Amino acid sequence: MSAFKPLVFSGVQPTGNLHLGNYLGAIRKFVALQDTSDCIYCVVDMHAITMWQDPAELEQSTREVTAAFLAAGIDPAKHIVFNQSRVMQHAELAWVFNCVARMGWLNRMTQFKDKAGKDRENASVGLFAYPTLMAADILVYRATHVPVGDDQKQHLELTRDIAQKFNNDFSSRIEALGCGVEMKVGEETVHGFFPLTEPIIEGPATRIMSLRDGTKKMSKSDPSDLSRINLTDDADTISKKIRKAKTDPAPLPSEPEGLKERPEADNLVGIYASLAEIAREEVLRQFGGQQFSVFKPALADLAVEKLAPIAGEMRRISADRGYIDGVLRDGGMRAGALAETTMKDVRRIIGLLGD
Ligand code: AQP
Repeated sequence: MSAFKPLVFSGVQPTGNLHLGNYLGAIRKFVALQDTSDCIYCVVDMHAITMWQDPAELEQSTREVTAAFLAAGIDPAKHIVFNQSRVMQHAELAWVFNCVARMGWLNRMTQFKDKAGKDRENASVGLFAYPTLMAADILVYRATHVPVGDDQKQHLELTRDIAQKFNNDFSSRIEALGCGVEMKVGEETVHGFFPLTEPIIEGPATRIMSLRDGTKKMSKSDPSDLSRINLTDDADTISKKIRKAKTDPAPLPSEPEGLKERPEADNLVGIYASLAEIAREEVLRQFGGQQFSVFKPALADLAVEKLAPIAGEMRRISADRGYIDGVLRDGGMRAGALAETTMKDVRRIIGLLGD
């Protein structure tokens, strides 16, 4: 092989309350990338269980995230959609990566610190090892690109570190078995088995913030439902949440510099820009000098126009459980075949005897 074939991989946890941040930061990009690349999109149920999940709700959320993928426009015939636990090679490679990654690397992960909070001793081992499973999700397909929100940047850097260490540790074996690929690392051309995957984090909405507190990420687990716009919210609920969104008393500025120190205003302008697919500057050209009493209804109309059709389609697809399960089963088989091809080589590279 002389270069890695471009391949997109990404995942979303089935932990309930899919929201506008998940949509703008991730799912909408998944849809756009289908036109230019082969894509694998995964409902990462094994990541979800790093925190307690009610089993029946986990099943329901797995189907709901799948319905959101399909409602947003992901085509499961052209690309692959499946739930992670169907493909056991993710867990197998994660174990290998647990033995490649260093404790110090994982100790630096801010998501673990945020999620474990003060009760670190009581967090699951799985939550600590979450990033090695994420690296395995990506690298078991030797994926070259991962569209994610800004909060996943550090995990993607770790994925590259793991790939690089694996490539270095086993370089002579990879060469002897002839299963490496040439790749550019800076100015150097090196030989390795795993690609150094690139994150795709771009656009005006890489981190959507809570509608109640512009310094906190919009999140599924925020106890306040008013903090987020759920993908299942109806038009009235979307409008109400935007109307109630926290703001400051000043009018909108005419330039982005004027949004500094105004996190809530900055967030709403970013959401508008992202939904309308225009730059922040353009939003401020239209609304600079206006009060929120003018801007919020315009934002609500835009959000309803873009999101209500997805919510409707999600409801329609969710009613057909057999269809969703069929998509996941078929995707799981196709993903499993690809993952096994990688794992056959990985086992040989490491020296784990198989058939
Ligand atoms: N607020 C956000 N802005 C932009 N992108 C976001 N993403 C999540 N929140 C935002 C992106 O959505 C994708 C799927 O996320 P996930 O479900 O795998 O994990 P998460 O980041 O833990 O989601 P939440 O909503 O923040 O859940 P909790 O409350 O459990 O922490 C990822 O690409 C993520 O970057």
